[in-house]
Amino acid sequence: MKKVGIVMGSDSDLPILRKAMDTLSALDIPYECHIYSAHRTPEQARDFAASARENGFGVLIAAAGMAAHLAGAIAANTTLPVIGIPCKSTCLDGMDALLSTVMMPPGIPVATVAINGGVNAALLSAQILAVEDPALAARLDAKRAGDAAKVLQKDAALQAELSR
Ligand code: RP5
Repeated sequence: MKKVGIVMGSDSDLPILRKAMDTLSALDIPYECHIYSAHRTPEQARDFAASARENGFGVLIAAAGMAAHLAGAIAANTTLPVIGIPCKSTCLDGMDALLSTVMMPPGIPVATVAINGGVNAALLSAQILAVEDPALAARLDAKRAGDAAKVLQKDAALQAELSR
């Protein structure tokens, strides 16, 4: 199976990416995770993106906060699908990173998930890989069914409480 490549701009973004890694692990998807910054280590970020396809990656996730140029910089150097996670920093509640990540110019797409959306970034990467992988598609279906069952259990508990 192709790997998911995860890049974050700083180790301060790691709590958000841990959720992505946990989600990928639960689906048995191999991944690599690195700290490369568009601004502080631009050569490493570029090299990782430029060699990602030949290194066995199928999708890349890039997470950054503040002036979040990492996903765009990664996307500029590969035609693999790139998923951007805008990370919330201490100022502006993540709107700075959201706009920096989502507003890509035509020609260089970044599929941007919600602010701090580590879980959905992992699930979207899984869904992309599952296009060519029926076994992974089945695991995603099972996860959806399990998630739905948990909601219905909570509804049943609520109904029981309200009817007392
Ligand atoms: C961004 O700046 C990083 O992605 C991080 O979200 C933010 C702050 O970085 P640190 O100062 O915590 O290293 O590049």
